[in-house]
This record gives sequence, C-alpha cells and structure tokens, in this order.
Amino acid sequence: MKQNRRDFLGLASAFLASTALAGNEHDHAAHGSPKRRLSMVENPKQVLSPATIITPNKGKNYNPVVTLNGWSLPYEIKKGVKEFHLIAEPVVREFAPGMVVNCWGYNGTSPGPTIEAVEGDRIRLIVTNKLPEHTTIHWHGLILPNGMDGVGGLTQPQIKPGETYVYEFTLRQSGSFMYHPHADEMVQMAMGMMGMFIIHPKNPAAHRVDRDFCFLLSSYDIAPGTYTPNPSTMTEFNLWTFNSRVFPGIDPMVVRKGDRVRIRVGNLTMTNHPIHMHGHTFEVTCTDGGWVPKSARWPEVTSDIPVGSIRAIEFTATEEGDWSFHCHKSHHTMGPMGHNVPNMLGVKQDDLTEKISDLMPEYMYMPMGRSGMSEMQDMAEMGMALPENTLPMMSGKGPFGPIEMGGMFTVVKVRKDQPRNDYSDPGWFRHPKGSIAYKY
Ligand SMILES: [Cu+2]
Repeated sequence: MKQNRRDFLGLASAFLASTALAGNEHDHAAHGSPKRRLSMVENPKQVLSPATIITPNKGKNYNPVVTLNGWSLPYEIKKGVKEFHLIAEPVVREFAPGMVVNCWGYNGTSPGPTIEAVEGDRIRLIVTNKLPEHTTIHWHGLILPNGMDGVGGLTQPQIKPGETYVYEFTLRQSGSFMYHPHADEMVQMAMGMMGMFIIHPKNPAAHRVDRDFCFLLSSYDIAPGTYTPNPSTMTEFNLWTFNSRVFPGIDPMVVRKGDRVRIRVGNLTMTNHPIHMHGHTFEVTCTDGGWVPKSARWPEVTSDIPVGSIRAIEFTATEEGDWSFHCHKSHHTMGPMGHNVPNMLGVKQDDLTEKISDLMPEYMYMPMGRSGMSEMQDMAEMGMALPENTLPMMSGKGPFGPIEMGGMFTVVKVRKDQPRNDYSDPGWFRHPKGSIAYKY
C-alpha cells in the first residue's frame, strides 16, 4: 500500500487504523539503526544540543552567527588561505524528538554546517563526495570566477562518488549566502543538501549586531511510518522545517533586552514563506544580493522569503517576552497534514461511529474535526497511536497549554536579565502581574 502522510491524515480525520498503519511500510535500510553518523563532528553534543553551539569569539574579528540547531564549519589556515573541508554524505537527522530522517547532507548533518568567513579572505573549499551518486557545490550569491560556480556539466565535471574536488577563490563581498548542489538538484535538495554561507564585513564595525542568527527553510515529503524523503515530490511536501527541524524541536532565539538582533533566513524549498515575527517591527537589511541601503529599508512585521533567496531581518529587542516567530502560511506551522483532510466543521458525526464500526470492525473510528482541528492535538496528548517515526500534527507545549504548532515555528525570547553572549534557554516568560489576557 502506497500511503502518503496526507492520505494518512485524511484518513485520520475519518477513521484511524491504528495498528494497520503502524509499521506497515517503513524503510528497512534505516529501521533499527536510526543512529546519526558523525564524520567531522567530534562532539555529538555540538550538533545535538544546538543552543549551546556558539563558535567562540576568540581570535575572530567578527561576531559569529548562531545557526539554529546547527553549527559552523571549522577551518584551518594554510599559507594564508582559509581551508574548509566539506564531505557530501548520507546522514540521519532528528527532526524533533520522536522522528529521525534519512537525509543527505554534509559532515554528518543536514543542513550542512554554516561556512563563515570574512570579506577579502582567500578560501579553499575541499569537497569529498561520499554519496551514492555524483554531486557538485554551487556557492549561491557569491561573485567568483566562472569555473568555481559549481554547475555540473556547465562549469566543471560532476564530482563522482569517491572523488574530491577543490574550489578556491577570494571573497569579494560580505553578506548572507548559501551553498547547495547543482547536480541532480531535485533529488539532492529534496534530501536536505544545503547550508548557509556567511561572509562578515572586512570592517568589523560595519553592520554590527549583538546577536546574529541564521537558518534555512526546507521542506520534505515523508510518508507516515517511513524514514526517507520522497525526492520526486514537486508540490506535495508535508514537513516544513527550520534547518530540518520542526517545532517543538527548533531552538528558541534567545536575546537580551536592548540587543540589536539579525535573523538571516534562506529559502531552498519550492515555495515562498512569509516569515512573521510578533512584538517588534523589523527591517530587511540584507539579501543574498547584498546589504540594503538604509534609505531603502522600510518597517515590516512579515517578510516574504522567495524561493532561492535570503532575507536578513534586523530589529532592536525592546519588548520583553516570548514572541512567536513563524511562517504565516498556516499549513507550514503544522506537522503531517495537508489539503486532503475532509472538511468536517459543523458536521454531526456521532451516529457515524456505530455505522462505520459495524462495517469495518478492524478500524478504530474517530469522529474528528467537527469544531476544528485542535482536537487532533488533544488526541496526541492522550497518546493516540501514530505510525512509527511520525510526529503528531501539532505538538508544541507552552506554559498555558498546547501551542498547536508543528512546523516552521519558534520563539524569540527577550529577557532583560539574559547575560551578554548567553544563548541558554531561560524557560518561559514570567509575565508581570496584571499583564496577561484574562477570562471575563
Ligand atoms: Cu511557509
């Protein structure tokens, strides 16, 4: 049975075959060994507890970025050239506790590590291909010699499995960029091959902020009960992620009140994402084309991130609290759900239970959706059986109850007592007395 997640939820809103679905179809290659493989990453905690991964400031004349649930690639300086080594390989990514995915990525993670360098640097990127098929890397947005552009067939031969290629060029600009394959792109990007590429300005005072976050938007089509994305999907994605993580598995962005904050968001999905932030207004200060002149900026609370683009937003964290930060397409803040769920709003289903149970005694029938979808959340709370390796549709839990989000959603936590350069999670906001909406 070819079961996709959308069908599954379509099904779940009418009948849920709790045992029939679970374990029916899964990827045997991955099943039983969902352990992540580490290659260049020496300390697994460095990747698995990302809020703690802050590249030390020491010896760097820039303020390093913090990649949500990610990390920055170490480099060596060889005769004045910054040398990075990227290994393209299959990896296992935990999307949130309860779900791991067979991805392709770099150096043990998907997305790959963030590359950070400084305008004017000479850099050498050594790329080893440990994938089962050929690849290349394109340096999205960079001004470089044509033969370094990484387009397989056009500017270089494909990098075959087992081969290593070297890219070397001088960074002539600063700003927010990305890297991804330009070889069998549909498959390789659907499998999670991508990373951020941040170039800090040569003048450390230019575009200086106190906290600088970055992450990529990506999307996957993973059937319930399975472990591997469907790479031939064109529009039917069912998992919407920040850096291949879904809420509540996404790091909060923790800032100190008064901080100048930048959040760089890259989009390598197949659709646009209107990214929205609560509690503050912001300006887009940088795209993958460079810095936006001050005179050309305007205030926003939502910035649409087109496909194949980056928008870096900046704001001053003046308002204390836990502020939502999410894609405003509401399907994208949901987990495994899509468009084929039957509309049951206002439909009286009580009498159906008995009839359907009689007809199909092996199914557990669930009349759902009469007053909305939040009851799905309640069922997840009750521990309703889901197929293995499948997350509930909305699963975040806040101080006042379920947050009912499951995809592209996280929280910007602004605290007046958060120490400088401290990114540890302060927990939920403690609202001043009399400042919470109350029951009349
Ligand atoms: Cu979206």
